[in-house]
Amino acid sequence: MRLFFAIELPHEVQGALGRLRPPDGAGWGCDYRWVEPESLHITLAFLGEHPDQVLEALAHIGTQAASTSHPGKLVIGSAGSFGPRRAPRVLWIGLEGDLPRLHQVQAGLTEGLKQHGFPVEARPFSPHITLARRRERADSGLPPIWPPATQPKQLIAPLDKLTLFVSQLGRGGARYTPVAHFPI
Ligand code: 2AM
Repeated sequence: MRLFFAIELPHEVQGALGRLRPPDGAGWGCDYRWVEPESLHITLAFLGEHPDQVLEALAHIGTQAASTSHPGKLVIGSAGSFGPRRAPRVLWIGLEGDLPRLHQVQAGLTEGLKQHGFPVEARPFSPHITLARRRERADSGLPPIWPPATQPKQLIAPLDKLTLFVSQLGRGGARYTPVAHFPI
């Protein structure tokens, strides 16, 4: 199973972020694969493919990591992108609010995963919500309306639980299913 740890987002936040997608047929929007609103989340650690037997260790790691922090609130921030400025690879929305608490959970996860021999991301954690990924065959340059002129305001996501997800890759994109929750 392909696994990752993430923070889930409330439906109203997912819906509001989903509306940042340009209308179908808007040229540059087709150069990106947009995450379906119900799949939007904040990735804390991507684990990749593992046998079912790792679930027990991951439950332990998740419980420990979640218990190192305190519940709080994340505020949806501004739009940004990763990759070359003229052809961004990933379009995302940033986060504000209780970021130190989010970093604490992520650091706890990294520590636990390392101790159990899971590979961990070497790059520093940069909290974001991925909205769209550039297609390999994309041919337009910088999205003309990214960052969008009006961005959602006052959107809050509770930081109260960590979730372990299974990701199933299919022709229509990835489907994410929560398999365990760990209260923060
Ligand atoms: P992202 O949100 O930062 O893009 C589930 O697939 C999540 O795991 C994605 O949202 C993505 O995080 C992250 N992910 C997927 N494939 C990955 C990979 N090969 N390496 C690192 N992270 C990956």
